Amino acid sequence: MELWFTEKQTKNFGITAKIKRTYVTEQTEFQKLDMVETEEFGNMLILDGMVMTTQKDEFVYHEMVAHVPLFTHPNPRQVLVVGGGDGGVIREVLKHPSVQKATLVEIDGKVIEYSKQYLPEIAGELENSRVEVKVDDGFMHIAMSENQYDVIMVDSTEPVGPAAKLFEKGFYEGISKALKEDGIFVAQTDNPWFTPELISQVYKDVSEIFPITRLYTANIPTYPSGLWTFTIGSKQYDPLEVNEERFHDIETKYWTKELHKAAFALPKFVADLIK
Ligand code: AG3
Repeated sequence: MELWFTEKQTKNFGITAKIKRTYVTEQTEFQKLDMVETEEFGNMLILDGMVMTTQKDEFVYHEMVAHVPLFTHPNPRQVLVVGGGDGGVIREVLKHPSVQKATLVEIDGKVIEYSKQYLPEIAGELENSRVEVKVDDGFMHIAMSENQYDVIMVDSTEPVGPAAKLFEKGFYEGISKALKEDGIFVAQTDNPWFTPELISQVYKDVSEIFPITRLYTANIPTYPSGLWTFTIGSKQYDPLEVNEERFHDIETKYWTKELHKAAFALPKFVADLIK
């Protein structure tokens, strides 16, 4: 018998993957968690029916979340990742030697547990001594932090369920307060095909709080529409003004120093969303 998983990305459109086996299917305290093995993309983490990451294409998202802000900041030492319990962003953050401490605040401990078990090459650095893992509400963590971080990355799920609060203007105000005076943050901000209003709204909110706001994209085959966006809010450093000498050698599969800037070159219909 053939088993197929479909994420209904909209009411009328989806993405389908043939399943080899199911490792976990569980209702956690916060969400429905599935860990499956797919024929095409290897092991896949699914939360509330939405693809979060796969072994085959995870590098795109994790590298682009981490390296764009980290290379923009001249000396990132204290880094916070909100969400991201699979550990992929943390793995990339640790490639930057200036980072003394990377804190991960993930609301759902089960995401961490099963990622360590079934996505070891993604979660493998969560035990690193430069990493502190907190199973806690990222919204509350931000609300209680002040002038603490150089870079904050919001690696959330979609604005439904536990992550809904992480797309509100009040959250970005909290991030601004949690950042140092030259801090910078990035958030994943969904796709321009099915959620254009979200991109416009977040960009507007962030630009009312941060002097420098930028949008960039990456191609992620297993996410809705394949074209993903990220929004940066920065107090001082412009990702487009990065001094090339700052790019040190790191091992990547998607990020390159050319792409660091090229990712900000937007297709017209995407640029129109943030006019
Ligand atoms: N976080 C963002 C995933 C959003 C995907 N959306 C969807 N499939 N509808 C990914 C977490 C990876 N660390």
